Amino acid sequence: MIASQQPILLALVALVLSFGVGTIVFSRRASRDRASLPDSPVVDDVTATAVAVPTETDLEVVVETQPDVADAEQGPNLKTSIGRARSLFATAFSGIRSRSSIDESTWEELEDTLIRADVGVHLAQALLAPLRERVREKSITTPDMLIDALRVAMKQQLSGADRSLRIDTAVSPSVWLFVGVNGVGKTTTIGKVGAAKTAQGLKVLMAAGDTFRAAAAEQLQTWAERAGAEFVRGSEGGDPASVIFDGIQSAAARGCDLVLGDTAGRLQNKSNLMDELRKVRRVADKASGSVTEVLLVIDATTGQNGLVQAREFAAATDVTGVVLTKLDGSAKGGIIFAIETELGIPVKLVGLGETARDLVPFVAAEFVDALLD
Ligand SMILES: Nc1nc2c(ncn2[C@@H]2O[C@H](COP(=O)(O)OP(=O)(O)OP(=O)(O)O)[C@@H](O)[C@H]2O)c(=O)[nH]1
Ligand SMILES: [Mg+2]
Repeated sequence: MIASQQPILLALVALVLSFGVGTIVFSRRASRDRASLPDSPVVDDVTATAVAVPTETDLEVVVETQPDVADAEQGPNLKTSIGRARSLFATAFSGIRSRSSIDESTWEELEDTLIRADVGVHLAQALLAPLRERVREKSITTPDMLIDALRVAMKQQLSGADRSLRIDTAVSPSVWLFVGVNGVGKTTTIGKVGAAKTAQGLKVLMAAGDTFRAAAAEQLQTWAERAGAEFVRGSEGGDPASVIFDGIQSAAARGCDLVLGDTAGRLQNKSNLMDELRKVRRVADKASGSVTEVLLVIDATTGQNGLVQAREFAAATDVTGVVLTKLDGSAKGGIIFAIETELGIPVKLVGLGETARDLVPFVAAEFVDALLD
């Protein structure tokens, strides 16, 4: 669907559904013809990370890796999508490469570029310090060598993180909760993930835990219909924890593999709303499924504030991964480095647009290459 048609469709669906109250549950057969994330290889063991993960015993892990980002059939082209972030680096780096030597202004320009990309002052300096040392030792002697070495350092910085998205086959359904501040793309991401997972043959249920915003449930329902996923909602203003609980129970009864739980957007400094999120998590843990992912959705255009959000949400809900959305409209992809390095939370998915296919697994080396090539 063309992105510009979505608001019209959403408005129509909202109009139709505004006549309905109470709980609506419906199911649709999984449609296999949707564009999706690439098939995921199944692996047997879980690599330990610094990130807290609910239950690791008996987990069969489905890992989202290695998307063919250049293939138009598979999904968006990463290089094209992150054009704004790329041009920030391209301008600075081509200027540096064209110089005859490395001097103090070279370092200033590199640091400035990293900071403008939102890598953060601390990390920018940490990335450059070992390179300064190598220039001093004369193992790096030209601007070209320096830029190449920076690329390697940036890849290393992101290497080793466990980016798998866990499906627990022992305790079904697995539950992925989506949390984050207002308007970052939680509901849209659920729609995208749902489309990808139903296309891979999983039976998915979307639970409308955003009972706060008018039309939030209708928005999710539209995505569920499109994805061929089941859908559970509660009454407006109702308890989000009970909707998620009911969703998990309903998914268990219907033999679903995966519950995608939406939550209302909330500012990380509103303690009552963060308490509500804690309750959602607690109650979800009591239902007859297994919460295997709590995915914090962060808008890439937010910049360094994303780090503050990540810190607070992680404290409230044991976040297992980040979905970085709207990277298509941002020059600030560097926040990925800050989140992973400072908080140890792996970025698992990246949003590159508004349609169902505009979501790709985060593959660090490909990302750095796309950013710097
Ligand atoms: N360009 C772009 N837009 C996106 C992306 N992800 C989401 N959006 C848009 O961001 C807007 C907000 O998305 P939602 O999914 O409603 O965000 P939300 O976090 O659920 O919002 P609340 O429920 O109000 O907190 C919509 O217009 C989406 O189409 C992305 O990766 N790229
Ligand atoms: Mg939403």
